[in-house]
Amino acid sequence: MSDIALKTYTERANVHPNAVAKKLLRLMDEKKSNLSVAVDLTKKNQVLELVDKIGPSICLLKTHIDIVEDFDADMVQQLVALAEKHKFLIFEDRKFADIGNTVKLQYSAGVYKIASWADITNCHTVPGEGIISGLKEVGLPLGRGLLLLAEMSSKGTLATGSYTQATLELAEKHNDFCMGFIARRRFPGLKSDFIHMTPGVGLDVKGDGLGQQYRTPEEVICESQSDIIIVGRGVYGSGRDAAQEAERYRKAGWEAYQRRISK
Ligand code: 5FU
Repeated sequence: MSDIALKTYTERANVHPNAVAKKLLRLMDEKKSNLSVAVDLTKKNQVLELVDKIGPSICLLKTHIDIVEDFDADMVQQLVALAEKHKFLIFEDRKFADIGNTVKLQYSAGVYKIASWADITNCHTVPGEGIISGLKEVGLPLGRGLLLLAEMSSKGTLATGSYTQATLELAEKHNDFCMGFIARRRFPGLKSDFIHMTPGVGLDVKGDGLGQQYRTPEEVICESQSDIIIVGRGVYGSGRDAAQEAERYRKAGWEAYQRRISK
């Protein structure tokens, strides 16, 4: 078991150099939640209603803002107000993947102006180091954080082996802005304290017929030592009571974390 995996979120927050990571780790302990919900709905009001319901259970809201058909600036204002009301951070799962100059524009400008409201965003490392440098020019002065996609949850992902290893090295090099990873598990032997977030989490099913693969909170947090579970359809899927399901996942994630730190 890695040393960091045995520490509490607050112990890590107290010494963490990245402002967003510090804030996130603190509110995880405060809310007893390592749950991020992926709200993949396509209407502004559906998103806002769901976020208000699940807000008390989450530490981090994950958005795909470009799937919202009636997106407008008011939606962002309302999301930020909900984040303040329920105390959670916002992660726009944009998965940038272009050269540094282009991602700077995609991150700061256009319809969505992601850098102006998202505490955290993420990128692929396939373009090389320039993508991180470009995003950092925009995000660091605003006090934002970046996650690198070191692995993916989907079947047949090419983000493995030397690609994953090179991604970890880039994160260490840019650890002022890179605060963590999208990954299936905690990576051993890292010098910095990175927050590991894992999508592909479900308690009831094992996949979705389109390559998604689900593991349980126990497997992800306790066995694989990740920090945050990301759950989408398991919470808001058809016929589910989203507030109740969010609480079910929050409890499962929290209990798995407590088992881990008491090992
Ligand atoms: F980077 C990744 C990944 O490797 N797998 C993912 O599933 C991101 N995701 C996101 O997590 C995906 O885009 C969805 O927004 C969410 C998972 O949703 P689900 O409904 O729990 O499958």
